[in-house]
Amino acid sequence: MSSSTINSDHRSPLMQSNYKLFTELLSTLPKLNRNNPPVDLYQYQGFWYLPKVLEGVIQVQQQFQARPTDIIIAGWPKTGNTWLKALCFAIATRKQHNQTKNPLLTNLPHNLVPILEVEILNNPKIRETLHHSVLSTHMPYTSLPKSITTSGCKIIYICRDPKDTFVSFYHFFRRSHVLSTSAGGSITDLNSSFHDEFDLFCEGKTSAGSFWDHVLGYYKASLDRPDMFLFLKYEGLVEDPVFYVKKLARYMDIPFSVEEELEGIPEKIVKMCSFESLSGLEVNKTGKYYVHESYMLDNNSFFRKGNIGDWKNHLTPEMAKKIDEIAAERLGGFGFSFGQPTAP
Ligand code: PAP
Repeated sequence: MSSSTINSDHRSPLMQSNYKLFTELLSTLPKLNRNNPPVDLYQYQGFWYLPKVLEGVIQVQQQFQARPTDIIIAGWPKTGNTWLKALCFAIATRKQHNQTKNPLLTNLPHNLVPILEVEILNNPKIRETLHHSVLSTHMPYTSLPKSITTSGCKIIYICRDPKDTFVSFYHFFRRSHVLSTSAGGSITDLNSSFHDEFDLFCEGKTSAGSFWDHVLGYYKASLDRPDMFLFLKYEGLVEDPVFYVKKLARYMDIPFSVEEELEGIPEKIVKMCSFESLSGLEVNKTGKYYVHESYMLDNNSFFRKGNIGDWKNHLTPEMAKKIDEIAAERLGGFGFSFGQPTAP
């Protein structure tokens, strides 16, 4: 998506005036031209953004009012957000929906647990239209609106080994670009820019900003305010999903009752939200995810392999070493390391 694809059609007068302010702001921000694919990124509060995403971030900052009961799922893209949303939605709404008629069977998890900065542009009254209190965001901690950080709501953060995150991001980004422009590119171009993308990921210059600063921002905040955060790792969820589903329910203040545990509800939720189950649903095989007027994704782009360690099929030992060294350098000093599950 290039800045030229932004248009202000179909906006209300209020949105038109916000949009004008937004384009004025854009012209003042540091800009990074990317050639392959051709996108402009803008730096705002230390993170690089695609313009449309930044427009949503600013709207969230200006308009979103969190409630103390909100549960915000946060994570850098491709770290397990879709899975975590499905699990939290299933936990939060388990009294309303049984397993056979669950909305997760007919909806992409992103349509049930909206991404704040995406949804707010389509639907400014995002809170009023939800029947539960689980929301999500890719926004960095330091850019969250005050109402989230001060309202008492809870944040569930998910992170993932950066080597697998990068590989997943690379495939997704190439694919979404192909889908988002008519000129596109081709999935067969994959190797041509793999090394360039790798360097940009290491430098934090991706269309989703710096992975390192994202994890660090939330991790540091979680050390300061442990009650406000549940910090999860994708690898931990893979290793013991039932344990983490129970932990999530306790954290969300809706623990499973003895009867529910005897009925095997946590196990049923894990099964319903597994990669095999979700990726096999018709909606996730053939449906589309509408992001905004000029950007649509195939639902199946959110389900690729769902494995730990796929990086071994894509990164050279030198690339893996480089990522591990950056992780140790950027996060090790705070006592954080990737890959190992959080202690039960
Ligand atoms: P998003 O940020 O665009 O929402 P996100 O869901 O965080 O993406 O990450 C997608 C990754 O989670 C994909 O990983 P892969 O590319 O390495 O395969 C996707 O396959 C994986 N994923 C999606 N759903 C599940 C699931 N139910 N269980 C395990 N992994 C999953």
